[in-house]
Amino acid sequence: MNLQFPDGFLWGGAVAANQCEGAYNEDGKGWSTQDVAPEGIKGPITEVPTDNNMKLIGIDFYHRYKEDIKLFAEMGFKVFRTSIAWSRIFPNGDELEPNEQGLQFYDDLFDECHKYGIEPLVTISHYETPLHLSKQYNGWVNRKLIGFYERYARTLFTRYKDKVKYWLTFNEINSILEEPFMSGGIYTPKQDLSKQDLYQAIHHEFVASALAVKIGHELAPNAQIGCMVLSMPTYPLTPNPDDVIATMEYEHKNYFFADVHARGIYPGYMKRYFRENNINIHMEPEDAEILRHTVDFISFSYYVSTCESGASSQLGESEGNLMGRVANPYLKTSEWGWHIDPQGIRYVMNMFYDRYQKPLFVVENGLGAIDKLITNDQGEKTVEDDYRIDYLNDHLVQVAEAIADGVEVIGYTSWGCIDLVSASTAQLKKRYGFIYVDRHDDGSGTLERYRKKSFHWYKDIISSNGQTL
Ligand code: BGP
Repeated sequence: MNLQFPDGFLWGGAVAANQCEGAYNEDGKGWSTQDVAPEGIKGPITEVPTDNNMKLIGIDFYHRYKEDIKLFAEMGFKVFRTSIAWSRIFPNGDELEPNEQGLQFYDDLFDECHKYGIEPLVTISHYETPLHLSKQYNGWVNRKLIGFYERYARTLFTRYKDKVKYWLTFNEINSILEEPFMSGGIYTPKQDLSKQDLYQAIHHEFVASALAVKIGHELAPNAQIGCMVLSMPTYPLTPNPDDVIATMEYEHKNYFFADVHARGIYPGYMKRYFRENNINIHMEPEDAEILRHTVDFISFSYYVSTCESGASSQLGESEGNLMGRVANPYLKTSEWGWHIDPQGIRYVMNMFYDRYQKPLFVVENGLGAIDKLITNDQGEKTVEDDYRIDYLNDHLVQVAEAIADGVEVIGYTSWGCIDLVSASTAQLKKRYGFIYVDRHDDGSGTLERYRKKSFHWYKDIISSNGQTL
């Protein structure tokens, strides 16, 4: 098959501020929710940042970004996805004036990208909320967060309108269903959080996201602003109609987020869910009009698919990217138990495109693995990560299949293009990168960077616009 990627396809890689920058208390940055979550999403929250939190230093991207962007440029990146740490710009989140040193850092970072013709793709909020907003306001449960986020977003659009074209409002916005603290800054422990408060918080995020689209278009007319959802195609475990309907209902919970962003209204199936669960979303009169500011494109992460069954409680569970339902007997898994399903990305791309007819952007996809640094015959330190090449190659072939199906795709950013701290485990040993970073979970390491075998493979993919897949 002749695989075709459109001219101008944006090849690149993705990271998030809290997983790579480090410098958690430099240049006026306030503490964020990630600074007190040393063990990742399931672990306990500490009162103050503690030394065992690998994110406090990360991979020291804050000080080494020039070296790293040069390596991305060597691979031929056209786009680089990163996030802005909200607490660098508004250390507490509720101040009136931004922190100039924080703003300057991202100015310099975006300039460095443009030096090599790399387009920045910026996530406004990626799994971190200023800690003060979490503790004092209970995060997004409180409607006041909309105003704080609006001020933050307005500051970013005003400052970077000539440097950033592509924006994402919230990373994996649907992950708040599973991880209310990390995703929504909600301080109430998950087990004590009512559905009422959870869905109210989600409503506040929807309004904030739509406001960002509105003001982004006003302040930066060239801006393309997308939502970002965690995609996890869910297959019925069997043709039993009970399994099919259970799958549909599970998928609704996730489609809900893209539906509101793309269509600007609440879908009927969620109104039913609210009715049947006595959930009453409080909406201000202006909310319906604000929500009609729909996104320009749909972006998503894709790592795993899963299955659902009407009798799921009796079946083995599958591990997944924060979520996961019933294990799929046809698929192999990664070292972390995540199902590997390249065809799932073609499937989910068709589903999104059929549903919304908006361009898609694949902004996360990759394999977390334990890598071994070796010295090769040429005396270079490297990682022979053929398993990663296989994973990415198989997925990119399916992206090309989706393009052949007629799906419009802006670009592809492989997750963790340089090794970074994993979101779910807060460990460095779960590596995704094309570039190895010498840092380990006991805090040791030189922070030196080394090109893995996949670095050279990806460079060829980009320079041939996918023809070497
Ligand atoms: C997504 C997040 C990323 C990233 C990725 C891989 O959920 O948006 O921040 O970390 O998953 O997950 P992990 O790091 O847990 O392997």
